[in-house]
Amino acid sequence: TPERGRIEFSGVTFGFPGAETPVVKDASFVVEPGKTTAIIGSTGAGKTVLLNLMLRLYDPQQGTITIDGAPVSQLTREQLADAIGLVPQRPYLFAGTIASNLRFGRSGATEEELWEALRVAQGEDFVKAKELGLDEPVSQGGTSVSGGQRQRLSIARLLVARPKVYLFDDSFSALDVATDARLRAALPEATQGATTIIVAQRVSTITEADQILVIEAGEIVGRGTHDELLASSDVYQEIVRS
Ligand code: DCP
Ligand code: MG
Repeated sequence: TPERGRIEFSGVTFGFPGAETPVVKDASFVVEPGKTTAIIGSTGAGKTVLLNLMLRLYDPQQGTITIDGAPVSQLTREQLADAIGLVPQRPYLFAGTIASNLRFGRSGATEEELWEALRVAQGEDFVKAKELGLDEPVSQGGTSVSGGQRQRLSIARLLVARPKVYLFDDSFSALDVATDARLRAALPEATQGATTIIVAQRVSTITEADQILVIEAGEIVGRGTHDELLASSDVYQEIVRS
């Protein structure tokens, strides 16, 4: 259906309790279904908070957030989890095995599906190199795997879960440029054209995005494609140069 995975923010303002200034200020934007929206901006700009608002980790003081027309505030936890999935900026692994961690979002996934997700997430080789492969034990917090491996397992986990909307919070910046490019090239097919939101640090990660939102101090200060922003946004030009 054409309206699968459309997200709309209208006049969303959010501040942490007790803080003087909001960290998201009057944010309005539409994430078109099936398209890739990128969010870029300096550290502390409010990128992670924007994603967390979609997942209702916090509720805004003003404005509304809808997915496919339904306010997220009216969805149950289950409906929300079915609709939107996140690879967090600091991915977390649970005590268990690689397989149990990948199946966290969908317990019925087959081994073939796990390997396919790992292939896309560029994690196939390192899992194959483990003595027990998918059955390799993982400790709580994932201390037995490297940070980059943890990130790829977390990406694979979301691919296994198959939400309508994929959120990637800075999930590619730890990867080398070639791996980053391979992963993103494989993503559209793996997500079957689902809506994708990518928070990124490197401009090279997002040049192909259908829409880029430039965030500064909680405000959307630029929006458009890479070429449009190069022509219109001083902040974006600054990010490109840095
Ligand atoms: N903030 C806060 N309390 C929290 C989380 C964040 O007070 N529990 C503040 C810190 C920042 C602002 O909110 O001033 C926005 O934080 P984000 O985590 O959204 O910032 P970014 O994700 O944009 O930064 P980074 O690129 O470092 O991840
Ligand atoms: Mg962040």
